[in-house]
Amino acid sequence: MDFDTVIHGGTVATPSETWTGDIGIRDGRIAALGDRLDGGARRIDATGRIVVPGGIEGHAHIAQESSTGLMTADDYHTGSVSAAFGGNTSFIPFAAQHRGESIDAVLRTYDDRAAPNSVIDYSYHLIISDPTPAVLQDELPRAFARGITSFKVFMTYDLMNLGDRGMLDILTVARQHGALTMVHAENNDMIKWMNARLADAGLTAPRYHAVSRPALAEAEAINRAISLARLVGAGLFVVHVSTPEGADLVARARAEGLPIHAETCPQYLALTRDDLDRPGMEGAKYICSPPLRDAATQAVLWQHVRSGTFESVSSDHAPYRFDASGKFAKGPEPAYPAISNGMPGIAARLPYLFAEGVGAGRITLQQFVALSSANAARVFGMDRKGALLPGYDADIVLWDPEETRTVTAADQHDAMDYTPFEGMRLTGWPTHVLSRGEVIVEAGELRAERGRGRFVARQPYRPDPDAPLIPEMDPAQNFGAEIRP
Ligand code: DUC
Ligand code: ZN
Ligand code: ZN
Repeated sequence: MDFDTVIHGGTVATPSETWTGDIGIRDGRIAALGDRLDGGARRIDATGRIVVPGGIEGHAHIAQESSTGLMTADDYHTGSVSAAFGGNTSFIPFAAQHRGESIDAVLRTYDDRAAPNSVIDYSYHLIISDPTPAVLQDELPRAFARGITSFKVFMTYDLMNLGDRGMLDILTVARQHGALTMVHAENNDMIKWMNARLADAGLTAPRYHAVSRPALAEAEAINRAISLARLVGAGLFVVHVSTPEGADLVARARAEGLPIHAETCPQYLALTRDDLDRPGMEGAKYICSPPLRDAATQAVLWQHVRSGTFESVSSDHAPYRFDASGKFAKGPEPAYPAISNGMPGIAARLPYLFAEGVGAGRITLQQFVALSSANAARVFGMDRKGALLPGYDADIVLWDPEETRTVTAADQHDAMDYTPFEGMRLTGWPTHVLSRGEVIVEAGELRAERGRGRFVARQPYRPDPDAPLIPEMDPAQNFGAEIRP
């Protein structure tokens, strides 16, 4: 058997084991694994390197307008290039429906944005803000059938949140059609009430962003979201969990066998609300929602990363520049609620997780693989990605576990003018990034043609049929409430 490429002599890591050997690639797929594979038009020496599945970034905002119409700095070219430099070979940004828009039109718009530009493979999670009957009955099922089998909803923001009733309707549609509901869980009224009090007191500096969104607002909403999902027997993915209380709720639900999934993000592990106190308006760089918390929170979130509460550590890359095109679109010194919400991090996610997770002894290499790609592939239905097995796409990243670098904005290769991780010393960096067998990053250079990335149609999401149902919705108990497809 001959190969297009053989990666030889590396330490190959999967979620369950680590072995030393070779990977043979043909026609963009993994064709063979072995102790020693000969041949190959190209042979890549992976001695001293760690070889893992390419990262799958499950949470990024790319070429996306916010609910107030502000466009992210990164488009599908810069966003995907930055992702690739950070060791990712696929990503799933959001395709956002704003009120009044049809899902079909939204997807046409994002196809036009992604297809000519992305250098890595991509799918979308929809964002649903207007679940009209046409959306629920026709348009969402049509999107699911196209392989867009997940969507995000909001419990906060006046222009986005669906209310509990709306959540129940859409969770039921997801349950019936095999899709996964992702949720931004913060209590809208608690935050609005806090905002009003802070405004009355004239407290408008960036630091009050964290004050306005207490941990309690997240915990209450996560508890409610899990309860709503339980009522209809649906799966749920809680995005950007930032609090010990929220993570505990997720862990408890998972221990009960419920199909509840969650992620946290490097910013909640690496940064604190003290960063909002930086001089002048510098704190605006650290405004994201949910907000940064404190050092004690970081320690608890790391424990949850280690114990398996989270499927993934995702970047929540939401790039708004530190200028009038981004953070200050509403003026040079706005009150915190008017500062654009989000921070970049798609290139830093995996180097951070490798260094501070594996390098610092908080997680194993196997867990790194699970958290960076394998779990996302499973939960989001990318059935040819996230594993190094024959037949899978040859999406493979070589890491040099010894290399130490300082994070700089320029090294992010994005369209941003800052990184919140600036100055961090991290050990362990990707050296080669292969997407479907093609080397797209090597020796610090991009080798990928714009638009080479392909749309990935994803598999349906089906919760475990044995997951517990509440009695009132359990057909076995004859209440006539059958909702299973
Ligand atoms: N939620 C996100 O996931 N990203 C940016 C802002 C937000 O509210
Ligand atoms: Zn969110
Ligand atoms: Zn986000």
